[in-house]
Amino acid sequence: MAVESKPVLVWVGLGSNLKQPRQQVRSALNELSRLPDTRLLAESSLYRSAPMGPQDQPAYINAVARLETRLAAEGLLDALQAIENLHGRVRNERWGPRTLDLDILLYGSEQFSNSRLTVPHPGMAERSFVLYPMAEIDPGLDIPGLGLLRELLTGCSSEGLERLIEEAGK
Ligand code: A4P
Ligand code: MG
Repeated sequence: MAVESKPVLVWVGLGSNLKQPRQQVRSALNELSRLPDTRLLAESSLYRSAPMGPQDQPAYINAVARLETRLAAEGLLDALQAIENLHGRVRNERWGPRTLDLDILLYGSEQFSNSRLTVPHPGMAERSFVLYPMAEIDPGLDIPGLGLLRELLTGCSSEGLERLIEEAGK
């Protein structure tokens, strides 16, 4: 796997709306913390969010994580897809229900698009279930090509988004 010489600060978005979504997201956070050449620096609370896209699917549980990694972007994507597969992810309709979705939101200050990856993740600037959890970790963040997180938040309603207070055993 290609490894960068300097660690890169990366943001990953997590989402699930099938098969005990809270557990899916919690265990994925744990798996992210065990990736090679990578350190989990921070994780947001879990959020419940109304589905974006087809409405005939359950609500999502979303969270974001901030990592430091020496994995190259494609290597990180491979590792994230391996975790998705471990969670029994089946790729069906676009924006359809899933056991686990892991998106690379930001990869350092890079902006690029190739056949496998677009960074920053397209659409993140309009997604409350991405922006509000990110703000919990770093409200002063300046997002490459998109501007200040604080300003993106002023144009993004939090309707349908609920921060979950963790209850033991749920
Ligand atoms: N890909 C390109 N760029 C990236 C990136 N930055 N990170 C490619 C990860 N993958 C990236 O993804 C399809 C392909 O995108 C991958 O093979 C990779 O090479 P996928 O996860 O197989 O398909 P998808 O997730 O169904 O498509 P898409 O367009 O990525 O969907 P999104 O944008 O991830 O949205 N509603 C709520 N409330 N919360 C959610 O989390 N998520 C979705 C999925 C729909 N509705 C939702 C939520
Ligand atoms: Mg995805």
